[in-house]
Amino acid sequence: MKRILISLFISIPFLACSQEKETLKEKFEDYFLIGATINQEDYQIIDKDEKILKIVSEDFNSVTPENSMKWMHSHPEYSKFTFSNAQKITDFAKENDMYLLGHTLVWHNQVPEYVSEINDKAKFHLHLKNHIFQMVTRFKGKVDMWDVVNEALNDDGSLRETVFLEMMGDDYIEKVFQYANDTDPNVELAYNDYNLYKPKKREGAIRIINSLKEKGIRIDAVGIQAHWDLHFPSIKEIEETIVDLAATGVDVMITELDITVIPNPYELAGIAREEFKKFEGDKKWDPYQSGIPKNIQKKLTRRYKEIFELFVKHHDKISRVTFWGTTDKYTWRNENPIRGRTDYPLLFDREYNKKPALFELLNIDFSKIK
Ligand code: 9MR
Repeated sequence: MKRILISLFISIPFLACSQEKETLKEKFEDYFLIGATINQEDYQIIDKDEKILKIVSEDFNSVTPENSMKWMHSHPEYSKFTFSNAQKITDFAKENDMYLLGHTLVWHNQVPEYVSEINDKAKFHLHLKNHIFQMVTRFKGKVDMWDVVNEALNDDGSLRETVFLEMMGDDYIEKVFQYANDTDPNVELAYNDYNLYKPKKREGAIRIINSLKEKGIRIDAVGIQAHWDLHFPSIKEIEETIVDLAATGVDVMITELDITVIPNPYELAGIAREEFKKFEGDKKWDPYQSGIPKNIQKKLTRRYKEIFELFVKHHDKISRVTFWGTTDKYTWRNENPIRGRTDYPLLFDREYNKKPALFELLNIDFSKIK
């Protein structure tokens, strides 16, 4: 596992001289992988935006396809798989020697309509099994880790009522991890979710991990999505989350990091909802259309620094930190939960320039982190 290699490598700690590192991947190379996403469907970055690819390959050593491996894009019809977009990202990752994420096999969102129309339980089970088999086989030797199950929990730690739970029963998570393992025993397998800083939900994730382990079913890592804002969750809550999850013995990853700086009329849940349509165009919810104010830029910079100092402190537990996006121009935050807004959650601005927060991360003094 990569984390073990990374940990061995840093047995001589704090040798890195911060000011000399010019890219994120160099800066944190002794601590964890640094990832970004490529957003293929909405913006056709692969075909049209060479500048994004340059940023991703220069500053990052891991990449996640933001949408193209999801069920609705990769398996849009009952008997039809479409791999071309995901394949382009795979080729790009391999050309640039990057760690590639498969995102995601079993998620209730972005699933085509026909899936919920399969009424026969045995048929559904077989179809899901085949989906996993086809996806994992197609990307065998290319994808380094699959997010096998994504967002299976409610905030109270109970299992979310999804089509998978309904059609396959309480042990569907065990089954799908087993199918992924059977198809490729060498690819790493992860559970991924948001709001794990909430103790009840975190307990739910720990329960999933422990129950897989008790049954001898392999799980290698757990992903903390990290769609956060300038204040929440607190550094203490993030730290407790990392420490508690790591105690299960699997690698901890920060999988979808972004820090929204604009107000959101909902508890950050990570999904779009129709009822937010009424807020579209309302300046109250989109206050920085003509630029990010200096004080907000400063707050964002400080927030990223504090978060990364915490990650470095716990680098023995963390194998990867991935940003959900690359530049502010293409972040999902601009469209969710209210469409057409101007948010600033990432480390590259709308003109693809490095933001103050990125330089701040390059300047972190590792010797001061205890
Ligand atoms: O960033 C993705 C966005 O382009 C899609 O429209 C959206 C659909 O739900 O999914 C976004 O990615 C999500 C990820 O796959 C799982 N965690 C929450 C992310 C943000 O919604």
